[in-house]
Amino acid sequence: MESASVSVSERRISTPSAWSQLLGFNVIWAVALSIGGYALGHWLGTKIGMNSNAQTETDQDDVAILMGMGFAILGWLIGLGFFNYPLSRIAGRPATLREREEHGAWRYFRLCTDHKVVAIQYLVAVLFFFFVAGLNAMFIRTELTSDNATLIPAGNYLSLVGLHGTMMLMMMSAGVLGPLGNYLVPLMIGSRRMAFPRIESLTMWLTVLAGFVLLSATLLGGFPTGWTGYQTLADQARSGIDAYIVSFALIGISLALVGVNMIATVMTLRAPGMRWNRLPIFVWGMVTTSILAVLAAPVLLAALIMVVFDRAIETTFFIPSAGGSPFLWDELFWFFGHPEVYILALPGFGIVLEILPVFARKPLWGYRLAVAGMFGVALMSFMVWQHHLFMSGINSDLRPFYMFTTELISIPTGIIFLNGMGTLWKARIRFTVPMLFACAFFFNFLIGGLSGVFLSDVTSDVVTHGSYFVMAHFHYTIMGGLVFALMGGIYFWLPKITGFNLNEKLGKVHFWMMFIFFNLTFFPLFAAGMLGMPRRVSSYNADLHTLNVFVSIAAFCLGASMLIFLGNLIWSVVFRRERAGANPWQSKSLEWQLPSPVPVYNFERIPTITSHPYGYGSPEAPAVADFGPRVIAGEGGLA
Ligand code: HEM
Ligand SMILES: [Cu+2]
Repeated sequence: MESASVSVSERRISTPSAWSQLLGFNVIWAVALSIGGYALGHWLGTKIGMNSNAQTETDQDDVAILMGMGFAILGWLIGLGFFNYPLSRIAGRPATLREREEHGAWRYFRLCTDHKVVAIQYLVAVLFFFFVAGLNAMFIRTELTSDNATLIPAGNYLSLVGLHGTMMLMMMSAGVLGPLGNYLVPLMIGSRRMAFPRIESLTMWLTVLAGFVLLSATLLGGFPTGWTGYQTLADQARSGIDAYIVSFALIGISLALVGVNMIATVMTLRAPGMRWNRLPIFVWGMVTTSILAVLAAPVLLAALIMVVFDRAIETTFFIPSAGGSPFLWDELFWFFGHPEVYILALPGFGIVLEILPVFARKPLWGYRLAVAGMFGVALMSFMVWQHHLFMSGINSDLRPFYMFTTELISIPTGIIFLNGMGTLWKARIRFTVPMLFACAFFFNFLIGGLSGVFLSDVTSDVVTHGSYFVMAHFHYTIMGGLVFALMGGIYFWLPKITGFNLNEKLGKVHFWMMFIFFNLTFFPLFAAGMLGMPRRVSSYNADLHTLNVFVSIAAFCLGASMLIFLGNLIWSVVFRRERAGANPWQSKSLEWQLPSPVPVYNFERIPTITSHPYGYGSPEAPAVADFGPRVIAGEGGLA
């Protein structure tokens, strides 16, 4: 095991001067080279691809735009220095160590191989785009205060919905894996790094690029397809759809690589004694999510490549007038798209099941069952995708089968619920901010799950399909589930990551505002859906006007709660800076036995794991690990 044999002193920890930092490979160069790359690629593409849009009839030069984006990606990666290592190896020179762990602020603006730095980069990036997408939601809700298009023309409205939804899903797919997964998995399994540190950094910088490429759709005329990119609509779209394709492809590549990295890390870098049945449940959440990512993301990527071919080199995979089939896209998209929703849900399970035992001071109830539940969800999520196509004209004999498999998924998800409730049963609960978010997860996810039964049932789906009922359902699962869990995770682990406490009072104000207004925003929308309010259009029956104004006001308050969160984050970490100590929650898990923030090398020695981390409530519970003679755990460590 490499990480065990490299001693701390051998590691080169250097801080070059500010000037050489500025001139080296960093995000400034990446931006410059990607803009230059776009110009070059676009110019070349115009030369090559004159008049090549006969099939899709987009009356624009997709070849030029797609080549521009391809060259922009190349420029971005060159600017960040991702080719330095492979090129110097090919040239037979020793690889530069510049991207190794460094100190100072510059490391946040470049390729850095410290998993903790990458995680923080991820967190900032994901939150940034989360806020951008949230702002879009505010625009949508503003438009919906009127029952017909007033502020935003109908065509642009659909693009706005698509931008909001796609941005949210793209960012939230890596929203836990990226920041918390990369930060915590090595610490939780007793490793000094992830298996592939350069790939880890690559995935993060691809995610950032994907966010900006998707935003560029607004400059290219938007994409009127929603997040699902259905080809019948995409064919009519202008070049904004090229931005959708390229950004989603970048996310697909990034997700698959995150998955490979995570699985390899957990398989190969566990500390001695970290048996599979001692892995924290959060790590299991990351592993099962990664399995889904590795299997599902490449299917998306393949489908996207086929669209690129259709648009740029006149293949006809999805073009009915030339013998292709737009249904093929629907199948491929949802073969990715349904596992995707569990890529969004499983990390949430992992977070809340990790938080509950700490504040219930009880062992996690049914650890093995929880792992089985997660694997059950992962496996089953590949067998249900056609429930998104019930109304698309699929062979009706297929409907009962997919209805059955979809309803079966409630068994493994139900198990996760039992784990949660079993852990809380008869516990003396400390309602800290992370715990409140974890409890809210179960409440919201329950509503999301129960409403899902109506959608999986063919007969009721016929009625609810394409309405705000669907929209309320998936916001309950993704926002009420994953985003609440992520918030809980941030409040829980940020003291470890930054070394500073978040303000508890502001945290509680944030929680209650978010919880109350989340429910006030989305619960009435079930009713709106039942009353026939359709998705993705800005005009609706005037009877629903009052309800929509109410929902919009609630949504603005929900948006405001995010500002409290942001304010708390900045105030607590930048201004107040109250030291958190090593283990403010008295957790038994390995990461809390290290100082906050965690030193570059994580563990002075690789510990020997002696127990699972859930021995709460019994004084005789064994220590989780043997850290060797020179323990670095700070005050409050339980080791
Ligand atoms: C302040 C919170 C939010 C509000 C008020 C909000 C509101 C909306 C609205 C009004 C729509 C349009 C529905 C339609 O006409 O079909 C929508 C669509 C969508 N939202 Fe949100 N949303 C919020 C947060 C989120 C979050 C956190 C996520 C995911 C992480 C998300 C994912 C989506 C998706 C995937 C769509 C579907 C886009 C499509 O139809 O292609 N939203 N949202
Ligand atoms: Cu699905």
